[in-house]
Amino acid sequence: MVDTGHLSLHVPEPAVRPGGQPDFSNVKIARAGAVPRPNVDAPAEDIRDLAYSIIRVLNRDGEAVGPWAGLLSDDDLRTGLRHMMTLRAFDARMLMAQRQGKTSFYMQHLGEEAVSCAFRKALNKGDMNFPTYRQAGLLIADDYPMVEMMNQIYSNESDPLRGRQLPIMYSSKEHGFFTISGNLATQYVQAVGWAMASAIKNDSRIAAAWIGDGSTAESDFHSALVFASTYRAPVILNVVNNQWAISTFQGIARGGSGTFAARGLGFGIPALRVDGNDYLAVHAVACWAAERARRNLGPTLIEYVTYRVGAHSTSDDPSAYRPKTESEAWPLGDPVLRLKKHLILRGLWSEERHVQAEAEIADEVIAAQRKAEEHGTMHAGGRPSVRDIFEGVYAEMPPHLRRQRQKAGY
Ligand SMILES: Cc1ncc(C[n+]2csc(CCOP(=O)(O)OP(=O)(O)O)c2C)c(N)n1
Ligand SMILES: [Mg+2]
Repeated sequence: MVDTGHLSLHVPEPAVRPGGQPDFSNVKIARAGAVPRPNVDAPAEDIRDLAYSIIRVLNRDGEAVGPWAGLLSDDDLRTGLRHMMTLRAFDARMLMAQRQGKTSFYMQHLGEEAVSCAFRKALNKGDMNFPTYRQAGLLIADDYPMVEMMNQIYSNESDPLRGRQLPIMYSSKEHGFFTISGNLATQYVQAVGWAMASAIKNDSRIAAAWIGDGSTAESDFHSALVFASTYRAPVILNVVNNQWAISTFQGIARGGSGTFAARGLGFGIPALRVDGNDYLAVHAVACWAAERARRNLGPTLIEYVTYRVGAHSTSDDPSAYRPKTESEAWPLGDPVLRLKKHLILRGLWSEERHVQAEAEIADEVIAAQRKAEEHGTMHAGGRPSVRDIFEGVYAEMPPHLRRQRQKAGY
């Protein structure tokens, strides 16, 4: 018997803590345009490298380069910029509304706007997202009315979900946005199941699953990958790696796998890793995965490399666990500024138009907010009826619920 001495547990630590110098030397960034674009029917084992690199289109000068460029028209790009700016303005307003006590809770997307806004543009009507709480860009980019989102945030009398969901947990079947569940990773099994059902019915609609880096540690993520792999479900498996899971750094959930994308390889699922702050790259990669799903070639796993610039939620203070200047040191930049630079370089945009667009968007958001507040906020004005608690779960209300409703006086 060899004496191996005392065992010790390996507990990964982030590179820096508050007070330290931000350090992103662990993020190895490929040159824009350097990663090849394989055919969509390429076997997972032939494209393993793509799970360890970062697909990028926009370079430092704002040019769109390489094999993943060229899918979007000038109008598409201007619209994309507008969507990201709208999401940012919406976040700022709703963050303030929470501070003013008009809602109990809010979660923002700052720095991650490209992921959901660009992804939406790769889907068709009828496709279904199973999102988490940080993909409101899927709704904004599909022209879902902001006032409906605010009604939900305020749980007011016009809240489409009748006060039964936590603020920001939107739901819209028509806009391909499955009800958000606060129980993280459950979205993954639901998405794969929905995609399998679509295939069983010989339908043409595909599903998109969404999860954050931290939540990939949940067993639901892994069982969803087994089903997606075995049955070649028409699903896009999205992992948004924004470096943090509240106060836990991404190295904890990633473990020794190198990247989150690499998780797909063990299941034989083609896996891509993409610059999540590059609108063009996100859109191109999403289109590639959507085409695979539509052609019945099965699932694709995509890791979006991005950074959560804001606090986790309105209940969080990131200065307790990361350097205050960390977001400024993030090497992939700001998605809004990068697309803006690209458009200006191509003569499709200008500083003046940008300022004007910001003012127009601020007006739209404020107008929507006024309209929503006419229907009430958390502490003032109209609210859904208590009766609504009992509705919408069973096709026919069971007797015990009917009794409870009567007891409550409704
Ligand atoms: C099953 C489950 N466990 C824990 C939580 C509490 N929780 C809410 S958000 C969060 C962090 C998630 O981090 P990540 O998956 O990286 O997503 P991000 O917030 O960074 O977008 C945790 C632990 C939860 N909502 N559900
Ligand atoms: Mg995260």
